[in-house]
Amino acid sequence: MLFSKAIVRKPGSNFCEGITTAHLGKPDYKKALKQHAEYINALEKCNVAVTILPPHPQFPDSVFVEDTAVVTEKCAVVCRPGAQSRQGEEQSIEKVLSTYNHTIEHITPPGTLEGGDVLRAEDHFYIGLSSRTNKGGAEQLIEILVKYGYSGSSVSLKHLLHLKTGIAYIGRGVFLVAGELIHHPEFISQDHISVEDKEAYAANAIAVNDSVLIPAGFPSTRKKIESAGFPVIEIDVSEFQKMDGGLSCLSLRF
Ligand code: CIR
Repeated sequence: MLFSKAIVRKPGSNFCEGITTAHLGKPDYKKALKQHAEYINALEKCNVAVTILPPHPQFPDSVFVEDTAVVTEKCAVVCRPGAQSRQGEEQSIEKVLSTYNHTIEHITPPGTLEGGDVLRAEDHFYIGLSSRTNKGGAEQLIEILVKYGYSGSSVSLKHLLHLKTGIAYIGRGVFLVAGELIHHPEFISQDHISVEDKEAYAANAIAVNDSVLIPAGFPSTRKKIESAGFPVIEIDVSEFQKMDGGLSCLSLRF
């Protein structure tokens, strides 16, 4: 997918106090800062201009900016996070988004929606119904997207934190799919690359201007993506994995 801009937020020193279910140990803050800088470098190498926001210590999970908004070339939708400790993160992102030329829309109560549940494939948006995104939030988003000429549909999730924890759209009609989504009726007939269970974390990849960025250390997935003809860039985000976050969560791309 073609992007020219991205927004990221540096992790705060308390980012290890965010929500996690990963049991991978406490993240090393210095290492996290280094990995975050390398992530920004990789986006810049893909010709993306990156806006870097300072840490927001009030919200330890705010490094995962993707969850706060859904940004398209026509509109920016400010989310309403389902995780209580994350409600409010979206306010400072709205301020940043309002400096771009987007019409701003909002998800309103009782709807909840986190950007990690929103997967764009060309002009269609799949919206995961998760513990963070409810039916009302998904319906509001679809209504907004339709106004701008896009389409949307919701996808029920069983175990995944967010929809994009288990799927990525890498372009040319191809999805990268893991776990419960491999046999999901919504994706089974789509052109897809299956990610093995032991490499499931690699399904949270991002396609940026003809390259596919994947987390480091998943050789089988890397091979499959390359064999399908996509150039791959690996980035180590181990410290963010410890907080249940992945490559997509660390930026808003548009
Ligand atoms: C959370 O649980 O909200 C954060 N610790 C991780 C968010 C990951 N975001 C994403 O998958 N889009």
